[in-house]
Order: sequence, then C-alpha cells, then structure tokens
Amino acid sequence: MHIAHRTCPLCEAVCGLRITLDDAGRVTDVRGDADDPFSRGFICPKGASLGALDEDPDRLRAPLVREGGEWREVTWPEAFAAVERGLTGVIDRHGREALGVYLGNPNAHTVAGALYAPALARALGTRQIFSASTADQMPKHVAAGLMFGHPLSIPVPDVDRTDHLLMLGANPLESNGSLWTAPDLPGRLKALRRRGGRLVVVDPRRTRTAALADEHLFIRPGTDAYLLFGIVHTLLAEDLVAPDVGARLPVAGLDELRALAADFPPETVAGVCGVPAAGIVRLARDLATAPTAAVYGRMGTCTAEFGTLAQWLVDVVNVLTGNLDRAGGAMFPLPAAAVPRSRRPYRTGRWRSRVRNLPEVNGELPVATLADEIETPGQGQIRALLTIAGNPVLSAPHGSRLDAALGGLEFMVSVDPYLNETTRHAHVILPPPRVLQSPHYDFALLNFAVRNYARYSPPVLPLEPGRPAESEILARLAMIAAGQGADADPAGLDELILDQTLRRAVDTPGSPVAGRDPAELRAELTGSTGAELRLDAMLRLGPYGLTLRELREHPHGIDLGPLEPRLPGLLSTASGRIELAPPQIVADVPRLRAGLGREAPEFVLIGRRHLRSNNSWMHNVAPLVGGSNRCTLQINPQDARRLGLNGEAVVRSAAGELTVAVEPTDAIMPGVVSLPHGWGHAGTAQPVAAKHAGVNANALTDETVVDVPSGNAVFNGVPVTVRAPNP
Ligand SMILES: Nc1nc2c(c(=O)[nH]1)N[C@H]1C(S)=C(S)[C@@H](COP(=O)(O)OP(=O)(O)OC[C@H]3O[C@@H](n4cnc5c(=O)[nH]c(N)nc54)[C@H](O)[C@@H]3O)O[C@H]1N2
Ligand SMILES: Nc1nc2c(c(=O)[nH]1)N[C@H]1C(S)=C(S)[C@@H](COP(=O)(O)OP(=O)(O)OC[C@H]3O[C@@H](n4cnc5c(=O)[nH]c(N)nc54)[C@H](O)[C@@H]3O)O[C@H]1N2
Ligand code: SF4
Ligand SMILES: [Mo]
Repeated sequence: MHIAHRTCPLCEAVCGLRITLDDAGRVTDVRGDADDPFSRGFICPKGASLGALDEDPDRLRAPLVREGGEWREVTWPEAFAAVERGLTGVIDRHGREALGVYLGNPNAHTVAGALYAPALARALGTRQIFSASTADQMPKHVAAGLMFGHPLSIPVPDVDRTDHLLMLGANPLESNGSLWTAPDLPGRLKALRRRGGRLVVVDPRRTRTAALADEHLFIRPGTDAYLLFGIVHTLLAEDLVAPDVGARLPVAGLDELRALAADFPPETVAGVCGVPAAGIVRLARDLATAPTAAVYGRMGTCTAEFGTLAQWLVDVVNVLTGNLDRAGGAMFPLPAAAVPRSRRPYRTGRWRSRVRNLPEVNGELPVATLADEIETPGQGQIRALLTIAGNPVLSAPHGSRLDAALGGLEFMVSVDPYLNETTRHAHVILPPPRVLQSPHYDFALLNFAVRNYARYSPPVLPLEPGRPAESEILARLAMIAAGQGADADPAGLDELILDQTLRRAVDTPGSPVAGRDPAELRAELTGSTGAELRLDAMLRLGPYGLTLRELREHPHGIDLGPLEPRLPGLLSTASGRIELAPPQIVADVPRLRAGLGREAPEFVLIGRRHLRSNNSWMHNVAPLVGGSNRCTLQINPQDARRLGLNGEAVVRSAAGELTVAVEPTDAIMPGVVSLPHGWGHAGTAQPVAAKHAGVNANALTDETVVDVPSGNAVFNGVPVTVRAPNP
C-alpha cells in the first residue's frame, strides 16, 4: 500500500487529494487532503472518481494509426514517424499556412499544456491557432488587457474577506469556480453569509448557487451588459463613485464612460434584461454602500453576444465602487511561478482570419471560424490539424459542422487519451500517460487563486519503459514541426527554452538575477525532467524566490498568504492608468445600443453544468453518469404545457435541429430553455458514454454570431424555436 498526495487536475479549484494505491499501483481510495492549506480536505464527486477515471479500461494505452477505417496500435517510434510523414507531406504540398492547431481545455491543467503547447504552436509556423479560450473566457482577457494592460491581469473576488458579492452567470456550486481558483467555493460562500455578508446571484435559472444566495434575480439571457450599464449609470447619476477613484485608483476615461452610460439608464435597460429598474438601482446602491464588495461574471456573461462589454463593465463597477485591488474587493493574485509579463500595452487584431476577417486575439483566432478555415478552398486553407486535449466536435459552436469538416482534412493528429467524437477523424492518436504518471503544477490557474499558494505534485507512478510523458509528446511534435525530425532529442528544446528564459531574466533591470551569468544560474537548477527544470527556473525567478526543492519538501502545498494590493505597479496600459473607456470597447457600444430596440425571440437557449460532469469527457466513468446528470432540455412548466410537450421536444436554431428529452422545471424562467454541452456520444468507442449518449448541444449553437471584440463563441442566448415532435 502506498499513499500519495497530489493536486486534482479535473477543475480550476486545484484541490489537494490524498490517494491510496495498492501494491499493483491501483487506486483504492481518494479523499481530500486535510493537510493542504488551501483546500483543507475538500473534495467533490469528480475528484473522488479520479481513480476510476485514471484506470478507465477504455483509455488508450498505445498510439493508434488509422488506415482507411481501421485503427491499428503502433509503437511510439512508429507513431512519431507517421506524424512526421503526414505533416511534412502537407507542408511540402501546401506550405505551413495549411497547418492548424486546436488546444483544448485540459491544457490549462497540464504541465505539458502550459510548458510545451506554446512551443508547439510556434514551431508550426502558422497563424491558424485556435483554442477553447474563444469558446470560454476570451472576453475577460480582452477586457482585462485593454483596461489594465495585460490579458492575465484579471481580478478575482476576495471571497474570504468580502462583505458583498454580486455574481452573474456563474454556478460554482456545480462548476467549483472558474477564473476564480478557490477550493470549496460552496464552503467559502456559506462562510461569507455566516459572517453577515450578502450573496446576490443573477441567472436565468435558479441554480444551486442561486438557492444558497440571499437574493436571486432572473435575467434574460445575453443581456448582462445592459444590466451592468444600468448599475454604472446609477453609480454615476447618484454620485456613488468612491473617493478612491482618481486617487488610489488612477483612472482614465471617466468622462467618456459617463457619456456612454447616459444611454443606459435603469428604466431603459430594465425592459431588455427583465430586471425591474428599482432592482437595478438597488443593486448599485448595495454595491456602493457595502463596506467591501466584488462583482464577478463568468460563463453566462462571457459566452454571450456582448461578452467583452459585460466583462469590461464588471470591472468598471469594481473600480467605481472603490473595490478594485483592496482586501474584500476584487484583487489581483501573485503566482509563484511566473515569467516576467510583457509591459507592452495590450493589442488585438495584429492579423485577421482568412475567411471571415476576424481579428487575432492573444495570438489566436476564434474557434467559431475553424470550420470556415478548413472548408474554404484557397491559399491558406487548413489541410492538416493537430488537436491537443480538445473535443471541438462537441465543444465548439456548431460543432456538428466541424464534425463534417474534420473528415475532409488531409492529415490530423490528436493528443488525447480517448478515441472520441473528434479524435475519430485523426490519422494518428497519441495518448498521454495516466494522470498518476504525470507531474502537476498549476501554471495557469494560480493566476486566479484567491490566496497565493503553490503546490507541486511529482508523478505518483513511473512511466512504462518507452512511454513518453505528455510533455515529451508535445516536445517531439514541436521538433517534428520545426523540421528536426521524429528522432530529435526533446532535451534540446528544454535547454533552448531554459537558456532564453534565463538570458531574458539576467537582462531585465530590477530582476533578482539581473546581471548574473545564465550558465551559472542553469547549473543551480534541479529537476529530473525538462519540465521540472523549467518549473524550478520559473519559481526561482518568481516573486517569492521559491525552488522546486522547497515545493518537493512541502507535498501538501505552501500557503503564500492572502492577496495583497498590486496597483499601480501591475498596470501596463500606455497611460499607466486604468482605462475605463478603451477605444476598442467603446467602438462596440453602438452594437449594444442597437440591441435596445430589438424584439426578443420566443425562446433562447442557454447551457448548464452538472457537478458530476466535465465538459465532454467524463461520461465514461460509470459512477458519474446517470441520476440527475443527464442531457435534458430544461423548460419552464408553463411553456411545456402551452406547447403540449410530453417526453420530447424538437429544438431548432439557425444552425440545426435536435430532438431531446424535456425536463420541465420552474427553476428556469419562461422563454428560456437549457441544454448541457458535451453530450452526443453516439458511435463513440466509450461504451459507458455511449449508453448515456445524449445530444450535441453544439448542433444548435451558431458559429456565425460572435462577441465582436474577442471573437468569442455565443452559447447563451441562442434564438431557438421549440415544438412537440410530430406524432
Ligand atoms: N454549448 C456549449 N458549448 C461549450 C460550453 C458551454 O458552456 N456550452 N463551454 C465551453 C468551454 S467553457 C470550454 S472550456 C470548452 C471545452 O472544449 P474542449 O477543450 O474542446 O473540450 P473538452 O470536453 O474539455 O475536451 C477535452 C479533451 O481532452 C481530453 N483530455 C482529458 N485529459 C487530458 C490530458 O491530460 N491530456 C490530453 N492530451 N487530453 C486530455 C479529453 O479526452 C477530451 O477529448 O467547451 C466549450 N463549449
Ligand atoms: N462539474 C463541472 N465543473 C466544471 C465544468 C463542467 O463541465 N462540470 N466545466 C469547467 C469549465 S471548462 C468552466 S469554463 C467552468 C465554468 O464555470 P461557471 O462559469 O460557473 O459555469 P456554468 O456552471 O456553466 O454557469 C453558468 C451560469 O450562467 C447562467 N447563464 C446562462 N446564460 C446567462 C446569461 O445570459 N446571463 C446570466 N447572468 N447568466 C446566464 C447559466 O444558467 C449557468 O447557471 O466550469 C468548470 N467546472
Ligand atoms: S472541485 Fe475540482 S479540483 Fe476539487 S476535487 Fe472536484 S474536480 Fe477536483
Ligand atoms: Mo471552460
């Protein structure tokens, strides 16, 4: 028997786990790690099933190569050779611009995704780079980049100290939080209420989070930017702007903001968002008068038609109420492992997509146009695609179209543990090893943690001989893409990146190692893999001067304290101030204004998440599926009765049509229907998932509609019609 402690990689809450294994390396027990200073023993049903997931017999254990319709297991050298043949063939025939890559959500959770996916994307030498970020949080990056200067300068609610939290379009009791890393958010929210604080939830559904709150307001999907503008209008009209604004909080653009807000008084926006004007005014006054307060908006407000405007307004309210960057407000975390951030002011649109002329954001193009780029002939058409930890057939807007498009590629490689709806189109599938064979460090998520904290989990189980770590898989792909061949030594890539990192650090004035010799610094690093050496370098160069050795000596993690104010040093806008009215955002306000006069569709579709589900890929774990974790269309009973729905409904949008089981519930407001995404497993090689197939919600979502500044997909507020099936 053996007990291992490690971070759960399954969601953004980064809980510490205590895992018991038998002598054969099989997991016999998983529980929360009570000694983790951040998660203090919290665990959810997904974390508890990590053993079952890790040992899922349907996970791929060897690489697969597809010849015609037949899959064949091959050795790793054979698989990499097949990738080299496929990729170089496409490059020779069509050039590098015919290469595309899609990076899925688990890249935010893996060491490989953080450290090697960027190098791979660069090595491909193409601008056809796509990720789940444009089906998720890109509006927040754009708003933060334009307001504060860097797309990762994202404030998070200081949940443990706040007196008042206004939450829009998030359901952490099911999701466990997003862009807001806080293990046991249910417990933290209950503690907020216990100490006399107030939680207000705005959501078209009375979710489990809403049920916990002091107050829940229904809102028409897609209209949060109107509601938030109504709040801003009230703060300005009633002179509720905090005295810190202009002093502790240096701002630019306040007058312009005032002029913009003039068009969105509560009485005007109330009709659009379905929240009474008096309620909007009260929300504003409560935020302004609470001792401390924070506004937080997530999926429901990001993946919507006015996602960037909503994300901008969330932080405008945090600024105007004086709650930005102070204890109990919305604060900026300071992660331990960090390369110095660029101080160049943030820009988007440095290039544009070929077919729809959509602007680049954060170096990538919107996934909403991936199918266009694969299907549309001409110079630059994508002919070869790599998918790394992604399932866009089920997760991208109008994923059903992508399903067909992927079939037309000349070559496709997937790095994925499963043969699924997306990877079935690949010619080569490269499976990463088991979770317990992989190291873990949260390079991405600790940017959003409500306490500064660091924890490293080395692999619990060794790799089988010849089996590459996921980092090595991506490094090898990068070297193949760079033309160095399938046999090149991945250690060469690590040394190159280490050298660049150290050189940049010694050349940066004010850095703790400024002026030192990079070779000497390299000699100080410890670690048994390239990934560990790189982590050690980032820790040493980071703000706490930690080392990998220290993290290894603290297997439960190190608490680095509560969040602390970071202004004005954090700001990297050209003005050095918080930009309250950045031109690219101001340019999108007329679109919002035009929406004021629009007639609402009869029904709009929204998504939802379930505690025991995880996007598209945990439906093959028997203990997690079934019960209330099902793919049903939630609809208000009034609507169901009026339409005579009984059992099933036909839902149709501009993109497609589905027939789905209905679940009448008064938790959802009339005129709104909800369908979870990630289902539609028919024909998969995963027998448990196939038994709980469900339908693909993204057969209905419309890739032609995006949030304009960010190009982000719109999953919430999709106009649909609903009717009973023909008898
Ligand atoms: N309609 C609708 N669509 C949505 C959403 C919605 O709310 N509504 N949500 C959106 C959001 S927020 C997101 S993040 C995207 C997610 O979009 P994707 O990232 O495309 O989809 P996932 O379902 O997360 O798929 C993850 C894939 O990674 C594989 N995988 C799991 N672990 C690993 C690993 O360690 N390494 C590798 N290489 N692969 C791994 C899984 O087998 C699976 O194939 O979906 C978006 N789509
Ligand atoms: N159990 C579980 N946990 C997960 C995931 C999972 O699939 N399952 N996925 C992970 C991922 S990739 C992410 S990005 C996070 C997301 O985490 P959250 O942001 O908490 O996402 P959701 O649970 O989808 O909550 C979105 C809420 O927005 C509401 N909503 C829909 N439209 C609107 C609108 O127009 N306005 C407002 N105000 N509300 C609206 C929905 O009813 C829903 O309750 O969760 C992560 N955690
Ligand atoms: S809340 Fe997230 S990190 Fe914590 S155990 Fe559950 S899935 Fe894992
Ligand atoms: Mo996500």
